[in-house]
Amino acid sequence: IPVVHGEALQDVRYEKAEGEGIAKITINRPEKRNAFRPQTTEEMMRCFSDARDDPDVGVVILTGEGAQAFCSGGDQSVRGEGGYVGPDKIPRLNVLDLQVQIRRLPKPVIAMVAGYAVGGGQILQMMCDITIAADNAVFGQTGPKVGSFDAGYGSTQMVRLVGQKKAREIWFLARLYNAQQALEMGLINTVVPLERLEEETLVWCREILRNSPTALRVLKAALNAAEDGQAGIQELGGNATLLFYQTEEGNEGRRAYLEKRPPDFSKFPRFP
Ligand code: 1HA
Repeated sequence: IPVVHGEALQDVRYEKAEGEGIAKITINRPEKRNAFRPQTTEEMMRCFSDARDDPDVGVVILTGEGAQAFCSGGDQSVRGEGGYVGPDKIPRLNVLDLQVQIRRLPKPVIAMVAGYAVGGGQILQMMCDITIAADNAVFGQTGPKVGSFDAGYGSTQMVRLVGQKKAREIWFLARLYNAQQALEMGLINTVVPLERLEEETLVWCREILRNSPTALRVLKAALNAAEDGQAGIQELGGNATLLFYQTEEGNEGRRAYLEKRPPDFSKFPRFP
């Protein structure tokens, strides 16, 4: 059993393609259509954290085991009052933390979707930067049928992807949509035959991996920035600091402080 950040994984598989720059996180509960329970989500967060920290990883694939489902959302059989309950008996909505983690991860995250992506699973798919779907993929919200809703990114990100009318249709009617329909409404990036899903996903990953990691990182932050308010600006701003710390000008300040002398910024240009 692979151990990530100290503990063994049960609900999730985590793989890295040696020398490729690709990490893959697979929700591994096919008997439940890859529904997540608190443990699943916690394990996914550990994997995403590892993928973020690993300098050899440039792209992360998120997928579900088998061809029947990407993810069917929260596991309704462990839903208690106030959230989804694990062995510690504490009700949790910790998938919300996972959504934020995917959003903030400074590397592209690609959803590779076969079968059902519904409920909280469809929202995870929306949080990913790119979605490659198999022709058997099915998308939709079931929340209003099972007494749930996602009024966070599940609503705000949805409306940005598909527009107001369609977002209201998806949430109010709780219908299911096929891959072609999802493509037409802007929920996903492309549709491929199921047997070519992994191959096509790797093509997209390798194309991304050829590009400047810093450009990708700043672009992801930039594309998030306005939508995410102060948190979005903080993410984008952090990249400015990261780049500034790599300049002579930034380091003059640090050196002067450590050498107990006044900083000399006179040689640095003031660009128009
Ligand atoms: O809205 C939120 C949140 C909002 C805010 C904050 C946090 C949130 C966290 C989560 C969620 C949600 O995700 S709410 C939405 C929860 N998900 C659903 O309502 C989907 C329920 N599942 C289905 O509609 C269908 O199973 C399916 C369309 C995905 C697949 O249908 P299919 O192929 O006909 O298979 P089915 O026979 O229904 O399912 C196979 C097995 O998997 C069944 O178990 P079995 O009878 O064999 O013992 C089924 O019960 C189980 N299963 C599937 N999905 C779930 C599930 N068990 C528990 N929870 C599931 N989500």
